[in-house]
Amino acid sequence: MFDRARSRPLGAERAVLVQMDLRGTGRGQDQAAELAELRELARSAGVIPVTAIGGTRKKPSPQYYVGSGKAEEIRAAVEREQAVVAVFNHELSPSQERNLQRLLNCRVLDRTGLILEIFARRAQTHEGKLQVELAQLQHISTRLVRGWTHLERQKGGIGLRGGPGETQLESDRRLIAGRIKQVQKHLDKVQQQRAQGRKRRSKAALPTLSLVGYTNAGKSTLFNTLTGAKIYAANQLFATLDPTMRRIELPGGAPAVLADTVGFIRDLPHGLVAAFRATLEETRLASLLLHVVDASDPQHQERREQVNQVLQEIGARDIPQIEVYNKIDLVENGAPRLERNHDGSVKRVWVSAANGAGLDLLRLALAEHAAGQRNTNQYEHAINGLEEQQLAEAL
Ligand SMILES: Nc1nc2c(ncn2[C@@H]2O[C@H](COP(=O)(O)OP(=O)(O)OP(=O)(O)O)[C@@H](O)[C@H]2O)c(=O)[nH]1
Ligand SMILES: [Mg+2]
Repeated sequence: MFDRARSRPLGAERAVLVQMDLRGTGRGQDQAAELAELRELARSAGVIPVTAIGGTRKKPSPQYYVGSGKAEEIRAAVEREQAVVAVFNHELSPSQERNLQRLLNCRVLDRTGLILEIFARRAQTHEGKLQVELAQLQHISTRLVRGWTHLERQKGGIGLRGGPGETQLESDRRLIAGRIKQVQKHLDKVQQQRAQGRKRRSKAALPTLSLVGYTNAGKSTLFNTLTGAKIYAANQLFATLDPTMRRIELPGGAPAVLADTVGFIRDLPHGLVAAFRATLEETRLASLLLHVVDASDPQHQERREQVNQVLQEIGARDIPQIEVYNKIDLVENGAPRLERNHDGSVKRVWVSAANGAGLDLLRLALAEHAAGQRNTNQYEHAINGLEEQQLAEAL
C-alpha cells in the first residue's frame, strides 16, 4: 500500500509551524498576519500548534526548503515539543518533503497538504468528498512517483529488476491511477446532474447571485440572514465547502437564487481549483457576485485582491460585483452605508451580517441590480410570475 501514515486524518496532534520570510525585507506586519493565518489553518485541520519557527531566506534551498541550520533548529523543536507533525506555510517539492520527513522524523505537511487536510474534514456531500479525494490522490501521486525515483535508480545500478520494492511501487502507482480514473468517472456523473440543474435555472431565467470572498469573511452568516436558512457558519477557515443554494425574493418580489460556496485563500492550490472546477462553475456562471470582505480584518485589502485574483483564474472577473464590507459592528465608527461607482451603479455596501445593520441597503442594491438586468430584458420571464412548481424544480 502507499504511505498510509501520510493519508491518515489528523486529530489533536502537536504541530510545529514553520514560516520563512523569503522576501528578506523583514516586513514584520505581513509575516505576523501570515503566521496568524497559518495557526488558524492548522487549528482548522485539527492539529494543535505548539510552537512556530521563522527566519529569512533569499530563496528556498533545494534540499530542505530552509537552510540546513534552520532544519536542525526545526528538528530540535519537534523533539523538544514532542510534535508529530511539522507544517510548512510554503509549497514543498516532493523531494524537499521527503528529506524533511527523514530529518525531522515526523510527518511533514506543506500548505497544499494542509488545505487538503481541512477540505477532507469538511466535505459533506458526495460530490465534495469525490472532489477532495481526487485532489488528494493527485497530490499523493506526484509525491509517490517522484519520491521513489532514487530507489529505482539504485536498483537499476546494481542490476536488480522486479525486486520487491519496485513491484510495490508499480502496484501503488497502478492502484492510485486506477482510483483516480474511478473517482473522475463518478465525478463526471455527479457534475452532469449539477449542469442540468444549472440549465433549468437559466431556462427559468432566475438570476444567480453568488457569495464569494476570503474564507471566514462571513459569507454563510450573510447567506443565513438573507435566506432564513441555517447552514453551518463558524469561526474556522473553510467552514463551508459544498455549495448551497436557496431562492430569495428581492424587494419588489423578483425571485433570485443565492449561492454560498467555498471561501478563497491566498495561493489556492491549483490542483484544488481544478478538482473544484464544477463547484466554482456556480460562481463563474453567476449573474452577480457579492464579494464579502471582513472589514474588521487588518489584511482585508490584500485579501480582497487575492480573491479577485482567484476570480480572474477561474474566469469570473468580468461578472458584475458588489462589495459587501461585513462585520462593521467590529469596526470603530462602522456605520451602514452604500457607495456608488461613477456610473451610478452600486460599488460597496457596509453591513453587519451578525446584527443585521445595513442589510436593507444591501437588499436595495440587489433589487436595483435586478431592475437593471430587467431593463435589458434578461429576466423578464422570472418577473412575469413564475409558477412555484417551476421554481422548486429549478432549485
Ligand atoms: N462580529 C461579527 N461577526 C461576524 C459577522 N458575520 C460573520 N461573523 C462571524 O465570522 C465567522 C465566520 O463566519 P462564516 O459565515 O462562517 O464565514 P464564511 O465566509 O462563510 O467562511 P468559510 O465558509 O470558512 O469560507 C463566524 O464566527 C461568524 O459568526 C458580523 O457581521 N459581525
Ligand atoms: Mg461559509
